[in-house]
Amino acid sequence: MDYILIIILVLALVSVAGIASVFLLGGKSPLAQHNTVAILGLCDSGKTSLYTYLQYGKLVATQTSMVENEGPFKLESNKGLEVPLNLVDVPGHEKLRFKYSEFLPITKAVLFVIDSTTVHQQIRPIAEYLYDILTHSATVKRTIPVLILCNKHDMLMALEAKAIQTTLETEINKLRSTQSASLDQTGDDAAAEVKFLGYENEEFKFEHVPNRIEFLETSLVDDEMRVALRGEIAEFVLCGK
Ligand SMILES: Nc1nc2c(ncn2[C@@H]2O[C@H](COP(=O)(O)OP(=O)(O)OP(=O)(O)O)[C@@H](O)[C@H]2O)c(=O)[nH]1
Ligand SMILES: [Mg+2]
Repeated sequence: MDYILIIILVLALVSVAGIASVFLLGGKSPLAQHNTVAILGLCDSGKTSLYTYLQYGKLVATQTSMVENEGPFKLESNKGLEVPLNLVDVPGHEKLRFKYSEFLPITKAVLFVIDSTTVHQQIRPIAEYLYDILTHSATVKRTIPVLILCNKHDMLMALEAKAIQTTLETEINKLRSTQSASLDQTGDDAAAEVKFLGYENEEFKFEHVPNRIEFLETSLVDDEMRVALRGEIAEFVLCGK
């Protein structure tokens, strides 16, 4: 009889905890809160092409996105397990990209897509967007990993990933002094979360950031690179599982 009472009590406690978590977390379990893979980057870099490939296994003709694409998808772990995740593609237009900030708190990993053929022309906005992501309070607090996909490597003018990395480091270095100065002046609470990116008194290097940051040359048009990409993304996102 005592056993039955204990079982009833345990079941009641479990249901109360479940209901409380639904109210406190807006219907999402803590695990579900951090299962989003966020595809971010400037306009025309190939985010929606990557989204449709990961989601449906095929490429479709795309147009400049006006709203985000979002939906469940699966990645295969190195143990052969299908891991359910949520995929989101945030438009790159500068008036629409602010939405990234809503997704970072539920993000497990960022796929930051760069058009490798236009890096020199676009280095400033690319560096600014990446800087904003890396200094966002959610990215800092949970050291969200960032995979930088140097896309369009099927094209002759594509810059090598190593060159993109050093060009970005130089640009973030310039940006860092002006951005941290302007943050100091605002004195608001949001800015208080933002730490100095990298080491003070040292030239900026991605390896100085505690987040896992990797660069990968890729292409969604080249068959071989595209097929390899899913596995490389799975390895990066599910690393440690
Ligand atoms: N050559 C080449 N073209 C690509 C590659 N990936 C995407 N594209 C093309 O680049 C263009 C832009 O791709 P999208 O996926 O729409 O770009 P996006 O990042 O979603 O752009 P926004 O929605 O404006 O933010 C399309 O014409 C794609 O077909 C690639 O690896 N190589
Ligand atoms: Mg798009």
